[in-house]
Amino acid sequence: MARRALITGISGQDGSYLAEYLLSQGYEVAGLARGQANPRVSRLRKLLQDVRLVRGDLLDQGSLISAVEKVQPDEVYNLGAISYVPMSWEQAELTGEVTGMGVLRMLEAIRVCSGISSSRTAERTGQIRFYQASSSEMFGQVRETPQTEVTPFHPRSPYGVAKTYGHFLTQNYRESYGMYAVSGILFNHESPRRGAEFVTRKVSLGVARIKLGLATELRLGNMEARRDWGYAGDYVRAMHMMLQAEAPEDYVIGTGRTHTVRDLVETAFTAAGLDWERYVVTDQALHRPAEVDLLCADPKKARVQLGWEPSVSFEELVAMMVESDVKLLSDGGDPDQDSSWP
Ligand code: NDP
Ligand code: GDR
Repeated sequence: MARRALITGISGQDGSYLAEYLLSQGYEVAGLARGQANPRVSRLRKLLQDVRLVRGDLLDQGSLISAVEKVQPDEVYNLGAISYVPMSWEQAELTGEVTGMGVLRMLEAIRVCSGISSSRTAERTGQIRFYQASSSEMFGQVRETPQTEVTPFHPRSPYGVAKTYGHFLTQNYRESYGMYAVSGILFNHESPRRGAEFVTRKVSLGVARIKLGLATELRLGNMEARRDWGYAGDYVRAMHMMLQAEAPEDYVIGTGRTHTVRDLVETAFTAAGLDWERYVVTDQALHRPAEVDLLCADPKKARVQLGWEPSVSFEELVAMMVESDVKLLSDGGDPDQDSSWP
């Protein structure tokens, strides 16, 4: 029998790559779809016809219980979140509800549907394996570099705080109920399907617009922040690998290389044969109330225990995104309309 996966956040970047990957591995894939008419869900539908959609929302406990009852999954991947860090200051309470409390609601749905009593302390219980999309934003103001599974957390945004709650809750359900529940502490990962608000895609779209004569400048915030950027297609393989391990454990996933936003900009403009200094304008209004200055993963545990390695370098990733956006805009695509996905 084919294994069944339920993915929350299926209409996002990672959800689409994970669904594609699991389908290629012979899984039956179901995704939680939110809202009455969600253009991002239609975009996913165009790309992947074989996904079953079930209605639900991380704000709605009953809908998550129904989704688990309907799908009867072997594996649940909780990727749904408000994931844009600046938005988490503007809508801090909503971020706490979706990105933090949403994890509790999903774990409770699994616990209830698996018949695990809330008073049971546990040996391993239940059949459903759970993956939580934790984040390097939990490290925030870092105390050591590179960051490992045991580096202390000091989140710097309401988003980071909400993810830290979800992370500890996932560990707690593993320890309290013996559930197979793991967190992947994933560092920034990008692709041509990345949302246009994140810096890599903002830069690749900006470069493409300038190259095609559709814009004359690109406005950015903090150019000195450092991130460990990898390719999303590689990172969804790691999510799947974590749920196939014999014992449930948390893993850091990243490349182990870090670059500044300035490096990103220079690499992207150079890939299009342009001189970035002629076009990039820095804007204080785009700086954050509290910044995460430096992130760099130590993915040794994942390499040794799971055999996971990234396959796309920073330079290849940036070139891939610039090339894809030049093609998208040349073909008349509109990234703001959520209409198309490579
Ligand atoms: P996206 O922003 O592309 O996707 C977020 C998804 O969450 C969308 O499918 C969105 O659906 C869904 N969502 C939002 N609100 C709700 C809700 N109330 N109920 C159910 N679903 C909801 O994120 P990514 O694909 O980049 O990231 C996936 C996950 O991994 C997120 O949890 C993110 O925080 C985390 N993460 C991402 C990293 C990265 O670098 N990409 C690194 C580390 C962690 P809708 O279409 O309905 O809005
Ligand atoms: P991040 O990604 O906050 O790390 O979270 P983002 O691409 O938004 O920012 C990365 C860094 O770039 C700096 N920056 C800018 N960022 C944006 N968005 N726009 C700008 O104009 C700009 N100028 C400079 C930022 O200050 C920051 O330092 C992502 C999300 O996917 C999270 O959900 C995920 O958990 C983490 O990665 C790991």
